[in-house]
Amino acid sequence: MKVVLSGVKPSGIPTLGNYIGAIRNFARLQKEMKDHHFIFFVADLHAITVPHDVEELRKNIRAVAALYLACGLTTENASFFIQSEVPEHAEMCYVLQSVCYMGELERMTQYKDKARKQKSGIPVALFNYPTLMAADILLYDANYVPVGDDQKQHLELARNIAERFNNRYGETFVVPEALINKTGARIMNLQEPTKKMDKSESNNKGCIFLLESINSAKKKIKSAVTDSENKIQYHKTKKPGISNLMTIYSALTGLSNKEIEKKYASGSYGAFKTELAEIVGGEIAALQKRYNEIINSSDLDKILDDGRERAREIASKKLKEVYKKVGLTRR
Ligand code: ATP
Ligand code: LTN
Repeated sequence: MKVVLSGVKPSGIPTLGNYIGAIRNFARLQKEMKDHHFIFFVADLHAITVPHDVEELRKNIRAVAALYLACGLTTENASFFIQSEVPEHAEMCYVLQSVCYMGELERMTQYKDKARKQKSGIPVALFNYPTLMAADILLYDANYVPVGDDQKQHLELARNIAERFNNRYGETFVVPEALINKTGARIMNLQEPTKKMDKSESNNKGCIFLLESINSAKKKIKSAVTDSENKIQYHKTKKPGISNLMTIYSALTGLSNKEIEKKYASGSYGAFKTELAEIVGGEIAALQKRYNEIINSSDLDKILDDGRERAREIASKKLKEVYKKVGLTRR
Protein backbone atom coordinates (compact mmCIF):
# COMPACT_ATOMS: atom_id res chain seq x y z
CA MET A 1 0.00 0.00 0.00
CA LYS A 2 1.39 3.41 -0.97
CA VAL A 3 1.93 6.02 1.71
CA VAL A 4 1.04 9.74 1.65
CA LEU A 5 2.64 11.82 4.43
CA SER A 6 2.71 15.42 5.60
CA GLY A 7 3.18 17.66 8.66
CA VAL A 8 2.45 21.17 9.93
CA LYS A 9 4.61 23.02 12.47
CA PRO A 10 2.81 24.37 15.54
CA SER A 11 4.86 27.57 15.29
CA GLY A 12 1.63 29.57 15.46
CA ILE A 13 -1.99 29.18 14.48
CA PRO A 14 -2.16 27.90 10.88
CA THR A 15 -3.03 30.46 8.23
CA LEU A 16 -5.24 30.54 5.18
CA GLY A 17 -1.98 29.79 3.28
CA ASN A 18 -1.41 26.57 5.24
CA TYR A 19 -5.06 25.65 4.72
CA ILE A 20 -5.18 26.23 0.96
CA GLY A 21 -1.62 25.11 0.19
CA ALA A 22 -1.44 22.05 2.40
CA ILE A 23 -4.07 20.93 4.92
CA ARG A 24 -7.14 21.14 2.69
CA ASN A 25 -5.28 19.50 -0.15
CA PHE A 26 -4.34 16.67 2.15
CA ALA A 27 -7.97 16.19 3.20
CA ARG A 28 -9.02 16.08 -0.46
CA LEU A 29 -6.35 13.52 -1.33
CA GLN A 30 -7.48 11.38 1.58
CA LYS A 31 -10.95 11.17 0.05
CA GLU A 32 -9.64 10.51 -3.45
CA MET A 33 -6.95 7.95 -2.62
CA LYS A 34 -8.85 5.53 -0.41
CA ASP A 35 -6.38 2.71 -1.05
CA HIS A 36 -3.40 4.69 0.32
CA HIS A 37 -2.24 4.97 3.92
CA PHE A 38 -2.09 8.56 5.17
CA ILE A 39 0.36 9.70 7.79
CA PHE A 40 0.00 13.20 9.19
CA PHE A 41 1.45 14.76 12.28
CA VAL A 42 1.99 17.94 14.23
CA ALA A 43 5.67 18.71 13.54
CA ASP A 44 6.39 20.08 17.01
CA LEU A 45 10.11 19.18 17.01
CA HIS A 46 10.40 21.58 14.08
CA ALA A 47 8.83 24.36 16.14
CA ILE A 48 11.75 24.57 18.58
CA THR A 49 14.27 25.26 15.84
CA VAL A 50 13.81 28.99 16.52
CA PRO A 51 13.28 30.69 19.92
CA HIS A 52 9.71 30.11 21.11
CA ASP A 53 7.32 30.72 23.97
CA VAL A 54 6.80 27.50 25.94
CA GLU A 55 3.14 28.07 26.85
CA GLU A 56 2.29 29.18 23.33
CA LEU A 57 3.86 26.04 21.87
CA ARG A 58 1.92 23.81 24.27
CA LYS A 59 -1.35 25.46 23.23
CA ASN A 60 -0.52 25.45 19.53
CA ILE A 61 0.30 21.72 19.44
CA ARG A 62 -3.25 20.89 20.52
CA ALA A 63 -4.77 23.61 18.36
CA VAL A 64 -3.00 22.39 15.22
CA ALA A 65 -4.06 18.81 15.96
CA ALA A 66 -7.71 19.87 16.32
CA LEU A 67 -7.49 22.04 13.21
CA TYR A 68 -6.30 19.13 11.11
CA LEU A 69 -9.49 17.27 11.98
CA ALA A 70 -11.62 20.40 11.61
CA CYS A 71 -10.25 20.80 8.07
CA GLY A 72 -11.71 17.41 7.15
CA LEU A 73 -8.89 14.94 7.77
CA THR A 74 -10.09 11.61 9.06
CA THR A 75 -8.30 8.79 10.85
CA GLU A 76 -10.00 6.13 8.73
CA ASN A 77 -7.07 5.22 6.46
CA ALA A 78 -4.53 7.18 8.46
CA SER A 79 -2.12 7.51 11.39
CA PHE A 80 -2.34 10.89 13.08
CA PHE A 81 0.04 11.84 15.89
CA ILE A 82 2.35 14.35 17.55
CA GLN A 83 5.91 14.09 16.20
CA SER A 84 7.73 14.42 19.56
CA GLU A 85 5.76 11.46 20.97
CA VAL A 86 7.45 9.19 18.44
CA PRO A 87 11.13 9.26 19.46
CA GLU A 88 12.20 7.45 16.28
CA HIS A 89 11.99 10.78 14.38
CA ALA A 90 14.89 12.29 16.34
CA GLU A 91 16.81 9.01 16.26
CA MET A 92 16.44 8.62 12.51
CA CYS A 93 17.43 12.26 12.09
CA TYR A 94 20.71 11.50 13.82
CA VAL A 95 21.54 8.65 11.45
CA LEU A 96 20.63 10.74 8.39
CA GLN A 97 22.98 13.52 9.53
CA SER A 98 25.77 11.09 8.75
CA VAL A 99 24.80 11.03 5.06
CA CYS A 100 23.91 14.72 4.70
CA TYR A 101 26.49 17.42 3.91
CA MET A 102 27.00 20.88 5.43
CA GLY A 103 27.04 22.38 1.91
CA GLU A 104 23.61 20.94 1.16
CA LEU A 105 22.09 22.43 4.29
CA GLU A 106 23.82 25.77 3.74
CA ARG A 107 22.05 26.10 0.39
CA MET A 108 18.52 25.81 1.84
CA THR A 109 16.65 29.08 1.28
CA GLN A 110 14.34 28.63 4.29
CA TYR A 111 17.44 28.26 6.48
CA LYS A 112 19.02 31.38 5.00
CA ASP A 113 15.82 33.43 5.49
CA LYS A 114 15.21 32.28 9.05
CA ALA A 115 18.89 32.45 10.05
CA ARG A 116 19.01 36.10 8.99
CA LYS A 117 16.18 36.89 11.42
CA GLN A 118 17.91 35.39 14.50
CA LYS A 119 19.12 38.04 16.90
CA SER A 120 21.07 35.95 19.39
CA GLY A 121 22.82 33.27 17.34
CA ILE A 122 21.59 30.62 14.92
CA PRO A 123 20.42 27.41 16.61
CA VAL A 124 22.08 24.27 15.22
CA ALA A 125 18.59 22.73 15.06
CA LEU A 126 17.56 25.39 12.54
CA PHE A 127 20.47 24.40 10.32
CA ASN A 128 19.60 20.75 10.70
CA TYR A 129 15.84 21.23 10.14
CA PRO A 130 15.77 19.61 6.66
CA THR A 131 17.49 16.46 7.95
CA LEU A 132 14.74 16.05 10.55
CA MET A 133 12.17 16.57 7.82
CA ALA A 134 13.87 13.88 5.72
CA ALA A 135 13.71 11.56 8.75
CA ASP A 136 9.96 12.27 9.13
CA ILE A 137 9.39 11.19 5.56
CA LEU A 138 11.84 8.28 5.16
CA LEU A 139 10.85 6.61 8.45
CA TYR A 140 7.48 5.73 6.94
CA ASP A 141 8.60 4.95 3.37
CA ALA A 142 6.34 7.73 2.13
CA ASN A 143 5.70 7.72 -1.61
CA TYR A 144 3.98 11.10 -1.80
CA VAL A 145 4.41 14.25 0.26
CA PRO A 146 1.77 16.96 -0.33
CA VAL A 147 3.26 20.32 0.62
CA GLY A 148 3.23 23.98 -0.39
CA ASP A 149 5.67 25.34 -2.92
CA ASP A 150 8.11 26.56 -0.22
CA GLN A 151 8.97 22.97 0.75
CA LYS A 152 10.13 21.84 -2.70
CA GLN A 153 13.81 22.28 -1.85
CA HIS A 154 13.50 20.30 1.40
CA LEU A 155 11.79 17.49 -0.49
CA GLU A 156 14.58 17.44 -3.06
CA LEU A 157 17.09 17.08 -0.22
CA ALA A 158 15.09 14.21 1.31
CA ARG A 159 15.21 12.45 -2.06
CA ASN A 160 18.98 12.95 -2.31
CA ILE A 161 19.51 11.62 1.21
CA ALA A 162 17.36 8.55 0.46
CA GLU A 163 19.24 7.82 -2.77
CA ARG A 164 22.64 8.32 -1.15
CA PHE A 165 21.76 6.04 1.75
CA ASN A 166 20.42 3.38 -0.64
CA ASN A 167 23.61 3.53 -2.73
CA ARG A 168 25.87 3.31 0.28
CA TYR A 169 24.06 0.71 2.37
CA GLY A 170 21.73 -1.09 -0.04
CA GLU A 171 18.06 -0.55 -0.93
CA THR A 172 16.41 0.78 2.27
CA PHE A 173 14.28 3.86 1.67
CA VAL A 174 11.51 4.74 -0.76
CA VAL A 175 12.49 7.89 -2.68
CA PRO A 176 9.56 10.28 -1.99
CA GLU A 177 7.80 12.57 -4.46
CA ALA A 178 6.40 16.02 -3.66
CA LEU A 179 2.74 16.64 -4.49
CA ILE A 180 2.30 20.36 -5.08
CA ASN A 181 -1.06 21.94 -5.88
CA LYS A 182 -1.44 23.83 -9.16
CA THR A 183 -3.56 26.51 -7.50
CA GLY A 184 -2.70 27.99 -4.13
CA ALA A 185 0.70 26.38 -3.52
CA ARG A 186 1.98 29.78 -2.39
CA ILE A 187 -0.50 32.22 -0.87
CA MET A 188 1.10 35.61 -0.39
CA ASN A 189 0.95 38.12 2.46
CA LEU A 190 -2.08 40.41 1.95
CA GLN A 191 -0.08 43.53 2.81
CA GLU A 192 3.15 42.54 1.07
CA PRO A 193 2.02 40.34 -1.83
CA THR A 194 5.56 39.53 -2.92
CA LYS A 195 6.17 37.71 0.39
CA LYS A 196 4.71 34.35 1.44
CA MET A 197 1.89 34.37 4.01
CA ASP A 198 3.75 32.98 7.02
CA LYS A 199 2.21 32.04 10.36
CA SER A 200 5.28 33.14 12.31
CA GLU A 201 5.52 36.47 10.48
CA SER A 202 5.09 39.67 12.49
CA ASN A 203 2.94 41.46 9.89
CA ASN A 204 -0.39 40.19 11.22
CA LYS A 205 -2.51 42.39 9.00
CA GLY A 206 -1.32 40.51 5.96
CA CYS A 207 -2.01 37.10 7.37
CA ILE A 208 -5.36 35.38 8.01
CA PHE A 209 -5.22 32.94 10.91
CA LEU A 210 -7.73 30.11 10.83
CA LEU A 211 -8.89 30.82 14.39
CA GLU A 212 -9.24 34.59 14.26
CA SER A 213 -12.61 36.32 14.37
CA ILE A 214 -14.58 36.23 11.14
CA ASN A 215 -14.90 40.01 11.14
CA SER A 216 -11.19 40.51 11.46
CA ALA A 217 -10.50 38.02 8.64
CA LYS A 218 -12.99 39.80 6.37
CA LYS A 219 -11.43 43.14 7.18
CA LYS A 220 -8.01 41.85 6.20
CA ILE A 221 -9.30 40.77 2.79
CA LYS A 222 -11.03 44.11 2.27
CA SER A 223 -7.90 46.06 3.13
CA ALA A 224 -5.51 43.84 1.14
CA VAL A 225 -2.97 45.77 -0.92
CA THR A 226 -3.82 45.99 -4.64
CA ASP A 227 -2.69 48.23 -7.51
CA SER A 228 -4.42 51.38 -8.74
CA GLU A 229 -5.64 49.96 -12.06
CA ASN A 230 -8.93 48.65 -10.65
CA LYS A 231 -8.98 45.89 -13.27
CA ILE A 232 -9.49 42.29 -12.15
CA GLN A 233 -6.87 40.52 -14.15
CA TYR A 234 -4.32 37.87 -13.23
CA HIS A 235 -0.68 38.89 -13.61
CA LYS A 236 1.57 37.52 -10.90
CA THR A 237 4.46 39.96 -11.35
CA LYS A 238 2.71 43.12 -12.57
CA LYS A 239 -0.36 42.79 -10.32
CA PRO A 240 0.75 40.62 -7.36
CA GLY A 241 -1.93 41.87 -4.94
CA ILE A 242 -5.06 41.21 -7.00
CA SER A 243 -3.48 38.02 -8.41
CA ASN A 244 -3.03 36.69 -4.88
CA LEU A 245 -6.68 37.45 -4.06
CA MET A 246 -7.73 35.73 -7.28
CA THR A 247 -5.70 32.67 -6.28
CA ILE A 248 -7.52 32.53 -2.95
CA TYR A 249 -10.85 32.99 -4.73
CA SER A 250 -10.01 30.29 -7.25
CA ALA A 251 -8.83 27.83 -4.58
CA LEU A 252 -12.01 28.27 -2.52
CA THR A 253 -14.58 28.32 -5.34
CA GLY A 254 -13.00 26.13 -8.00
CA LEU A 255 -13.36 28.87 -10.66
CA SER A 256 -10.32 29.38 -12.90
CA ASN A 257 -8.58 32.76 -13.21
CA LYS A 258 -10.11 33.22 -16.66
CA GLU A 259 -13.58 32.56 -15.26
CA ILE A 260 -13.01 35.03 -12.44
CA GLU A 261 -11.78 37.68 -14.89
CA LYS A 262 -14.92 37.16 -16.96
CA LYS A 263 -17.25 37.22 -13.95
CA TYR A 264 -15.78 40.51 -12.70
CA ALA A 265 -15.05 42.07 -16.11
CA SER A 266 -16.97 45.19 -15.21
CA GLY A 267 -16.49 44.95 -11.44
CA SER A 268 -14.33 47.02 -9.11
CA TYR A 269 -11.70 45.80 -6.64
CA GLY A 270 -14.05 46.87 -3.84
CA ALA A 271 -16.88 44.63 -5.03
CA PHE A 272 -14.54 41.73 -5.68
CA LYS A 273 -12.94 42.03 -2.25
CA THR A 274 -16.34 42.19 -0.54
CA GLU A 275 -17.42 38.95 -2.22
CA LEU A 276 -14.12 37.26 -1.48
CA ALA A 277 -14.36 38.39 2.16
CA GLU A 278 -17.73 36.61 2.39
CA ILE A 279 -16.32 33.43 0.84
CA VAL A 280 -13.29 33.36 3.15
CA GLY A 281 -15.47 34.25 6.17
CA GLY A 282 -17.90 31.41 5.38
CA GLU A 283 -15.10 28.88 4.96
CA ILE A 284 -13.41 29.86 8.23
CA ALA A 285 -16.67 29.99 10.17
CA ALA A 286 -17.53 26.41 9.23
CA LEU A 287 -14.04 25.29 10.16
CA GLN A 288 -14.12 27.07 13.52
CA LYS A 289 -17.43 25.44 14.38
CA ARG A 290 -15.92 21.99 13.88
CA TYR A 291 -12.74 23.06 15.68
CA ASN A 292 -14.67 24.11 18.81
CA GLU A 293 -16.39 20.74 18.97
CA ILE A 294 -13.11 18.84 18.62
CA ILE A 295 -10.80 20.86 20.87
CA ASN A 296 -13.07 20.37 23.88
CA SER A 297 -13.68 16.67 23.41
CA SER A 298 -11.72 13.81 24.93
CA ASP A 299 -11.82 12.07 21.54
CA LEU A 300 -8.87 14.13 20.41
CA ASP A 301 -6.55 12.58 23.01
CA LYS A 302 -7.78 9.11 22.20
CA ILE A 303 -7.15 9.67 18.48
CA LEU A 304 -3.64 10.99 19.15
CA ASP A 305 -2.81 8.11 21.53
CA ASP A 306 -3.90 5.54 18.94
CA GLY A 307 -2.02 7.39 16.21
CA ARG A 308 1.18 7.42 18.26
CA GLU A 309 1.03 3.66 18.79
CA ARG A 310 0.43 2.96 15.12
CA ALA A 311 3.21 5.32 14.07
CA ARG A 312 5.67 3.79 16.53
CA GLU A 313 4.98 0.34 15.19
CA ILE A 314 6.02 1.39 11.69
CA ALA A 315 8.84 3.74 12.74
CA SER A 316 10.54 1.38 15.18
CA LYS A 317 10.75 -1.36 12.53
CA LYS A 318 12.29 1.01 10.03
CA LEU A 319 14.78 2.40 12.53
CA LYS A 320 15.89 -1.10 13.48
CA GLU A 321 16.44 -1.93 9.81
CA VAL A 322 18.51 1.24 9.38
CA TYR A 323 20.63 0.61 12.48
CA LYS A 324 21.40 -2.83 11.13
CA LYS A 325 22.31 -1.49 7.68
CA VAL A 326 24.81 1.00 9.09
CA GLY A 327 26.32 -1.55 11.51
CA LEU A 328 24.80 -0.40 14.78
CA THR A 329 24.19 -3.91 16.11
CA ARG A 330 26.11 -6.24 18.40
CA ARG A 331 26.11 -9.08 15.89
P1 ATP B 1 6.52 29.22 9.69
O1 ATP B 1 5.96 30.58 9.43
O2 ATP B 1 6.68 28.91 11.13
O3 ATP B 1 7.75 28.90 8.88
P2 ATP B 1 4.85 27.86 7.79
O4 ATP B 1 3.40 28.19 7.81
O5 ATP B 1 5.68 28.38 6.68
O6 ATP B 1 5.41 28.21 9.22
P3 ATP B 1 4.33 24.98 8.16
O7 ATP B 1 3.35 25.16 9.22
O8 ATP B 1 5.28 23.94 8.50
O9 ATP B 1 5.15 26.30 7.76
O10 ATP B 1 3.62 24.66 6.80
C1 ATP B 1 2.70 23.65 6.68
C2 ATP B 1 2.35 23.45 5.25
O11 ATP B 1 1.77 24.65 4.71
C3 ATP B 1 3.56 23.15 4.37
O12 ATP B 1 3.21 22.13 3.47
C4 ATP B 1 3.82 24.43 3.64
O13 ATP B 1 4.42 24.21 2.39
C5 ATP B 1 2.42 25.02 3.50
N1 ATP B 1 2.44 26.48 3.41
C6 ATP B 1 3.01 27.33 4.31
N2 ATP B 1 2.79 28.61 3.93
C7 ATP B 1 2.07 28.57 2.78
C8 ATP B 1 1.53 29.58 1.91
N3 ATP B 1 1.69 30.87 2.15
N4 ATP B 1 0.85 29.19 0.82
C9 ATP B 1 0.66 27.86 0.56
N5 ATP B 1 1.13 26.86 1.35
C10 ATP B 1 1.83 27.20 2.43
N1 LTN C 1 8.96 21.61 7.09
C1 LTN C 1 7.56 21.66 6.84
C2 LTN C 1 6.75 20.95 7.90
C3 LTN C 1 7.14 19.52 7.93
C4 LTN C 1 6.84 18.53 6.95
C5 LTN C 1 7.49 17.34 7.38
C6 LTN C 1 6.09 18.55 5.77
C7 LTN C 1 7.93 18.91 8.86
N2 LTN C 1 8.12 17.61 8.55
C8 LTN C 1 7.42 16.18 6.62
C9 LTN C 1 6.03 17.37 5.03
C10 LTN C 1 6.69 16.21 5.44
C11 LTN C 1 7.24 23.15 6.75
O1 LTN C 1 7.94 23.97 7.24
N3 LTN C 1 6.25 23.50 6.07
